[in-house]
Amino acid sequence: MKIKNFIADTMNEAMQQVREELGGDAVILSSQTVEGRVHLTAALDEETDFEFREDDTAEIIDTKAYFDETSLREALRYHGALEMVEQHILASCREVMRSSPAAKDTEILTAALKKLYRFTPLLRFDHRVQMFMGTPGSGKSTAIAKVATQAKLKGVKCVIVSTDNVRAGANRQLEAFAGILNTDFVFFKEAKELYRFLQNSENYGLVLIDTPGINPFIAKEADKVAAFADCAKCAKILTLDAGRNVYEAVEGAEVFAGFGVRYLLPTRLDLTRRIGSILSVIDCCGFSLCAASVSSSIASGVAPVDAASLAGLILA
Ligand SMILES: Nc1nc2c(ncn2[C@@H]2O[C@H](COP(=O)(O)OP(=O)(O)OP(=O)(O)O)[C@@H](O)[C@H]2O)c(=O)[nH]1
Ligand SMILES: [Mg+2]
Repeated sequence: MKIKNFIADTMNEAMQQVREELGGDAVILSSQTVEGRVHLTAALDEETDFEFREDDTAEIIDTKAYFDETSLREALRYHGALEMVEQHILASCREVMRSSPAAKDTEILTAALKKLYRFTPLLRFDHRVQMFMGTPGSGKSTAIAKVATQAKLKGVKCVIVSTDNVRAGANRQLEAFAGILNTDFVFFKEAKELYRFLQNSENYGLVLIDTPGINPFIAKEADKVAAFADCAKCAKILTLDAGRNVYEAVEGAEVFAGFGVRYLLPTRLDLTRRIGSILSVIDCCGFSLCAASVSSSIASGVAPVDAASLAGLILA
């Protein structure tokens, strides 16, 4: 600290000297008039560089013992999720670790995924009308045939609806499935026909609607499903090849989210080892995971997915 006395004829002059010598941050400690002159004592608190000795420094706590996330981080990195998604999941893991430091990686990751994402089992058939959307060959018709088979086994009366007037043979394929299952099958070319049908479909416990596969990045293609999506108030499910490039998957899924898609059904998980695209899509689009397709065989059905099975896939 710098302390100095100033003497001047007037207070203004004294203050002027203080400002010139010590600057605007100076503090007046005392002021008095002696024999008609102003005496000021002013001080300036200067910053001091402290020198730490080694034994002065605070003890650094090794937090690694509590928050060792190396293996979780490596597992997530392997799957190639978007960096931001990896950070979300790790932050959620840290939160879990704070409250349960002794938990195993699987338990931590399961709890973290449960906090972050939604899982809606498709096979509870809570949603009576389900519309499947996706890119060409993403597994819509296969998923529908699988769900219809599972519904049949549970005694749920089901109808398969095709709106796919784009791909030659698409209807024949689904119609053949429906025939084998002895399940009703209808085909509508126009959205208004589908709308009318849905108005009178209460006798079905489950209505499964197939849509044409589209390229979501071409507006004209998107128009092919937009009208059908608009006319049906239902659970809209995106089928996504789990092995798709993560950026393509997220950007495409965002377009489908615009059609009202809220559920994700990853397909071809049997052919995929990295699930970064699935994690990134549910994180970025807020979709709920509703089931997964892990085989081309209709008889094997779709598999239920929850936080524990997703954690298992990540750590496998
Ligand atoms: N290995 C494997 N193959 C699958 C799976 N799901 C679908 N497939 C196969 O992927 C191909 C395309 O499946 P579809 O169900 O016809 O796909 P789609 O989306 O209906 O195709 P479009 O109607 O042409 O748009 C078929 O050969 C299926 O057998 C899966 O989970 N695993
Ligand atoms: Mg199809």
